[in-house]
Amino acid sequence: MSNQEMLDKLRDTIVTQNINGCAAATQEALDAGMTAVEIINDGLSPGMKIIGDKFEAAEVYLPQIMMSAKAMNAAMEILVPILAEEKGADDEGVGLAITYVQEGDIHDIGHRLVTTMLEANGFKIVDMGVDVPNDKISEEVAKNKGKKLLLVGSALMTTSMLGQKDTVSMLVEEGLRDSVKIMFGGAPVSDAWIAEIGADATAENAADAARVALNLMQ
Ligand code: HCB
Repeated sequence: MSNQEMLDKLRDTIVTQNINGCAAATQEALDAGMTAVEIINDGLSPGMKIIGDKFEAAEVYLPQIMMSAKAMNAAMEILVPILAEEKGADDEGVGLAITYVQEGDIHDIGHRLVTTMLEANGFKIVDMGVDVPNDKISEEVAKNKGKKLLLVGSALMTTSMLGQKDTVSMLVEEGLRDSVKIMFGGAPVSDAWIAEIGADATAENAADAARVALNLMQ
């Protein structure tokens, strides 16, 4: 099977909610020499995009999306340890990344991928998980003030994305804005939004997030 055929197969297992098939196709692609990043960016993520579009068009409903997410997670069980190996973790740490998903939002697949890629690129991680309110975020920033600090927030919904603006405002009000770099991401986040709310950067995917994060730490 060619690499393209394998990527198509990975994509289709997500779209058809084939949990066992997705794990098997992931292992098959790894055995054929594909990297974890290729499998995620060119196979699995396009599948999630298609199922998201179908949901928007009312062609599929929430149970199907949940099964697609389960298929993606089955693949991630295999890929997350490999991602760390592909990059080679650095004990020194290039900075401390506080990662979380904004309040009201429980979409954690992208958040977990970004967190893993940052860890694999030498960041120490404080993973605050999903549905995190702004006061908890500023508490964590205050606790780590003085370190090389990066705030990494995800929001997958236009509603939760609005909370990112409040995060920045709260850090400004509490005199903490200058002690942390801020990278926000998730499908609705754009460069224009980042500029509007006074954050530092966004990134399209987990590999890009690692590159941007390292640049921000320099
Ligand atoms: Co969900 N959902 N969902 N959902 N969902 C979305 C996000 C919609 C866009 C679907 C749609 O309508 N087209 C939509 C949001 C609409 C909007 O606001 N514009 C939506 C909705 C409405 C909802 C509910 C409200 C549905 C309902 O209950 N009626 C509900 C909300 C629950 C809540 O959060 N309170 C809901 C629930 C669900 C689940 C539970 C069924 C499931 C989540 C499972 C889980 O995460 N454990 C789910 C899923 C899977 C999706 C879609 C289909 C895929 C999201 C995903 O995992 N993508 C999504 C449609 C879509 O996005 N096209 C849909 C794959 C990952 C790899 O991509 O974008 O998350 P990512 O992350 C990337 C990238 O953004 C970047 O790197 C990541 C890795 O490459 N990145 C960063 C992410 N964070 C970053 C941070 C940085 O600093 C830098 C880069």
